[in-house]
Amino acid sequence: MKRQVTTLSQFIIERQADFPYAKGELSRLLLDIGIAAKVVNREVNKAGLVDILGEAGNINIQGEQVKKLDVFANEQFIIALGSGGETCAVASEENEDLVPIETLVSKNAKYLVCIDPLDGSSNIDVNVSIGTIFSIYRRKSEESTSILSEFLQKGTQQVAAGYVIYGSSTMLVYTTGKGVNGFTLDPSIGEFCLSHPDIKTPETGNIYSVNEGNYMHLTEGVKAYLRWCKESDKDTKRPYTARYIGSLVADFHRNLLKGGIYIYPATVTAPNGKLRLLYECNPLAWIAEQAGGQASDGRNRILDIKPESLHQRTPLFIGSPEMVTMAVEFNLKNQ
Ligand code: AHM
Ligand code: MG
Repeated sequence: MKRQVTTLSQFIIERQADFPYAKGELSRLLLDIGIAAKVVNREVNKAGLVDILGEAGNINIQGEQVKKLDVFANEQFIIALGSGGETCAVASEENEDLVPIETLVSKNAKYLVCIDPLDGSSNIDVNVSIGTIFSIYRRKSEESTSILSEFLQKGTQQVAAGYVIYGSSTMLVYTTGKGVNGFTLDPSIGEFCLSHPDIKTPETGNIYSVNEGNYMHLTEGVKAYLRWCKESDKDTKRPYTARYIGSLVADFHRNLLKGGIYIYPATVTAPNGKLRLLYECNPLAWIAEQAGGQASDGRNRILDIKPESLHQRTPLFIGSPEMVTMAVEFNLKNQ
């Protein structure tokens, strides 16, 4: 007997009942993100063809200028969010300033979206998994004039967060604070189908993901933890296995399912690390926690950081709870 498939749209609409006063706006917003993800997926899948279909100067076969994929992805998400009518402004890794959606600001649209439209920039051109990361907040006051200040809410205030991984298959994984669910795109019907219901991350694992090329620039605490990862100990399944793709979404997704830790620490040259709090760390931190994992900046919980600016960076230790606890202990002991 064939199993009944639940599509993303069905799932989102069914779950709407979990929010007693919901009028369906957040559901519509999530559906808009799902649609934009499919459009971006289509372009990502044919990325390698640009060179053979295009001409000099990246002109495609229709004579149009081919946009860089990250610019294209940014436009697609902003268009989808704008036309959906639920989002009044977007903070994107691609835009220095907030992108207000003018008509909707005046209409008091309720939601704010932070997004990294195409993360893993170094992997875009070489056919390696990349991703989209998003985070949604509710406006605190529909009358407030400073939208920027509304974006500087702690991660604990998120109302939905998720990511899309464009990998060997394309998946959308999201949470609204009631567990984490994953949907795989079935290209034959063009629908995201529920494939990973109620994801729970293992308490511990044996994968560590960190760019060890930066070793000489790491803090003593992280260096000590990395040495510990390589020691032999049967009980703790060490030495751990090193896996580092260089696309946060892909490294995070693998560790979420298999058990592991991803670290992008502070370095001597980048004391706040590399990753951005609003649209990279907060959404993944909430997903990790909702799946039973943890996320820290090496001292404190990521979700408790009060943001001070849109593109603020933070160190990130994220993954299986026992592994994050251990890495943070090393970090604190060896200052
Ligand atoms: P990006 O937003 O420019 O793509 O940078 C973020 C990416 C993450 O996806 C990845 O985990 C990290 O940067 C890799 O950085 P590095 O090359 O320094 O290891
Ligand atoms: Mg990024």
